[in-house]
Amino acid sequence: MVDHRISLTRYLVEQQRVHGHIPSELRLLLEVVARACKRISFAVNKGDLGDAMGSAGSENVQGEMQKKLDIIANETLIEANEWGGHLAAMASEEMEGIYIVPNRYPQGEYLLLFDPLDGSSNIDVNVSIGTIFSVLRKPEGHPGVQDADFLQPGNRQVAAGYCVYGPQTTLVLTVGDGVAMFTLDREQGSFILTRENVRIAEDTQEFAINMSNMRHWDAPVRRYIDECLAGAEGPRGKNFNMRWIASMVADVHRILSRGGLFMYPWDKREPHKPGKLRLMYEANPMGWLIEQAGGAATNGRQRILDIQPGQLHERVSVILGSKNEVERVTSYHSAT
Ligand code: AHM
Ligand code: MG
Repeated sequence: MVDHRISLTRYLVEQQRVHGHIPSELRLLLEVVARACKRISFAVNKGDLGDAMGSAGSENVQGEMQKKLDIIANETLIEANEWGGHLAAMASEEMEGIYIVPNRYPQGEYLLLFDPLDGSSNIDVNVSIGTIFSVLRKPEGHPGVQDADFLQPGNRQVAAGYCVYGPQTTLVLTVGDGVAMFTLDREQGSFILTRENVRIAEDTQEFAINMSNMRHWDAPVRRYIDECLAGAEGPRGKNFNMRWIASMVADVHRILSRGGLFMYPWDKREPHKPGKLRLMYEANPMGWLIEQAGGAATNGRQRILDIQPGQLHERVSVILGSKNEVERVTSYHSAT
């Protein structure tokens, strides 16, 4: 039974003081990220009553149309985090290069990466969206900060999480000590611990994939989905259910809540790209959360967290969720 009086602040203080998991700088960083998420949540909630809906009329570095809320969320995270002295630099899906903390503020030892508003196609239709974040430590040995400092595999993350803006606003976090969920109490204005030690069942009968891309998939993914669709009469001997929200945050949140398998695999539409999702601020934080909850995350051939990134906005094929299903899809890849 979770004690509903434990705020995010208290949880983080206890992680620092009692369990010795996080230094005070990291605690401050996470509190500031949470505060920014709260602000984004209020902007999302206003909907058409505010001025955050619709297209911004610009493109980001990935050539995707930006929504107003993509830009607002990005600015909110930067403004909240740049002055505290805990960060050296930030990187975002919405910015081509890294954002170095301006000289007028002290520089800290952490690097923050984020997808400020994940699931952008759902903003204007009132469907769950979210913010994903990952925290790394700046490598030692040289002054200042450069792009290469960010290029660390996911197994070097010191904190990761997301905030889902759905029927409730929920912040989900790991600092390497399991996964905890905090629900935003709007009357109190604070995140309250509502679930601890989140665990994902090893087996599942639910998968999430954009089926409209089926004809572009590679053989192992096609085989896995074909077998699921064959149901009780097929080789799996059981029926499967399907969900696809088109917000990775919301799909992963469902998987952390009741199990399942999520895939956004490589496909033939743009064969030179390894996938649609980005390694450093989507797959890595989600991969670590899933692993911390007992699940698994691979690109079909390799553990996501062991991939050495070559560039900031690198893309990756993503297969994550209930352990036995991820292992099955991965084994289909090694069989080819
Ligand atoms: P975004 O970060 O630009 O919103 O894109 C990532 C999103 C994921 O949240 C989601 O899983 C996927 O794109 C949906 O893609 P599709 O529209 O191809 O189904
Ligand atoms: Mg995204």
